[in-house]
Amino acid sequence: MTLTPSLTAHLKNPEIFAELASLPDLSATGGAKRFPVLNPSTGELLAILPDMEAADVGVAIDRADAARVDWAGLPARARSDALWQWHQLILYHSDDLAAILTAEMGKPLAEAKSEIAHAAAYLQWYAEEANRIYGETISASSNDRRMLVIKQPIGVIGAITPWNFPASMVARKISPALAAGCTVVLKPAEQTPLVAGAMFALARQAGFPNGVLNLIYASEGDAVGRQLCSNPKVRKISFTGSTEVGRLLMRQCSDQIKKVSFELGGNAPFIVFDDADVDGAVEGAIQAKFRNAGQTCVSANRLYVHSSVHDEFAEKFAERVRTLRVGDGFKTDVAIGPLIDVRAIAKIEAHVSDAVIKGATIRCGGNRIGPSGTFFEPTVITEVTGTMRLAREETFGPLAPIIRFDDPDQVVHAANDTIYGLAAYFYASNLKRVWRVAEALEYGMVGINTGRMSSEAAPFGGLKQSGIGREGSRHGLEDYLEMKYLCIGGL
Ligand code: TXE
Repeated sequence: MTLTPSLTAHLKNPEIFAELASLPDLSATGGAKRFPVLNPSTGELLAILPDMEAADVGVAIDRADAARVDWAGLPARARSDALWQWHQLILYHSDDLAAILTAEMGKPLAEAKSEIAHAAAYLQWYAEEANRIYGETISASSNDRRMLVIKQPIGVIGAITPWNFPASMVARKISPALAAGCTVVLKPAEQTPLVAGAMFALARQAGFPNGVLNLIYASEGDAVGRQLCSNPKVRKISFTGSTEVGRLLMRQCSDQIKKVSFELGGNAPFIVFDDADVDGAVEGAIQAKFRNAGQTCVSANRLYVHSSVHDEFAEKFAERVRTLRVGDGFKTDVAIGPLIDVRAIAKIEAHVSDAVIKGATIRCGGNRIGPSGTFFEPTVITEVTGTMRLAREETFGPLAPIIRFDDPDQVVHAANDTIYGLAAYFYASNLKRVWRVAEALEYGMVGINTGRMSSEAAPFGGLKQSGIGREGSRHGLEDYLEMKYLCIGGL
């Protein structure tokens, strides 16, 4: 692997990540194929990586399988200590990790730093949680037997992560798996493999035994996904990405009835009721919509605003959006970085033009900017209706459509009218309404009077076609454990 000066120039301790250059140490990687990693802000080349092939994936799976029994057999305290050590190293090197993340993904450096802190928080949480795996005893049906349930690691986990949170998604999958006693083969997104590589280099320093963590660099996901799903040594697939690829992986896992955890697309409603604190809702919507340039699965995709506060909200919101500075994530005061690639820009443009043709009004923004073709102005559109593409599909960009409503019951119905069920937000003050709406929204996560709710301590995941399973919290650990019933007779 080669790291270029466009990357190393941003690092305080480039020598620490020299180990990146020798990662991964999969001996089967003899092929000549390579792929580039580019900075989406500038198009600069950051690194050239080995493009691993089927044989390499097989070797990685074999290593993970060989390490499985010993890792699971360690005392929980030893697994906890290794996770804790990794957490400390990530915190110590957080500036460099954030710089790698901004270089390959584009997000503003301040957001990258907060993502690294969030990633470290998962490691800390599961370092603690590793010591709290409990079984249960059951009242026996007769006195000559005892009945109990024990929890055991599932085994080898195939993990596939996306580019939008390339550090925290890795930590959110790997740390509960390791805490539970599983071993892991990870394929990070092809656009953002470097921060994952850097985290693995630190994991090596943290002292994880060989084979417990295995990294696959690949220029696309299809072949690796196929192998992870078809190899019987892999006992579970944990995937974050598009619903389309989630469906494909589920089909590929069906032959072996392989376990899956999926965190897929979303279409989050953000409802501002007539009893809302409008200024609070404006700030909440800025956070829920424009963090990571709108490239989050929990991004507010549809803003429903009651008629009585619509004009005030739309005006204040658009005014605030106009202050968001767009640019290279390494520049200070930048709030919106580039989109991941030109394909993402094309999707936003298609959503904007569809809405305008159908009668919507652009209040601010609406255009791509800059020479790289990857920046888009933060955009607010009003007079939006439920039939427009931007209200029905996940835009995954800095585009905020506002839909006016009058009937509070009807708006909950409209909010639920989607195949997705990941995150929803609403602003209201009446206690009865807060409770009723929170219960009625068909979503795995509901933010009430807040635009930001992710936490390592809370279960993250969705209903309907947004996914299966939960990540984070004690529930995230359960997703990597099997339940075994023991019945001891002849007592
Ligand atoms: O996702 P993909 P893309 C949504 C969002 C976005 C859209 C497309 O709407 O606009 O998906 O993004 C790997 N078998 N989300 O194209 O393709 C791929 O290499 C196995 C929401 O980037 O799903 C990468 O590691 N793996 C989401 C990962 O899947 C495959 C985050 C995600 O890529 C594969 C990202 C295959 N056949 C996109 N094809 C979220 N939930 O936050 C690709 N991959």
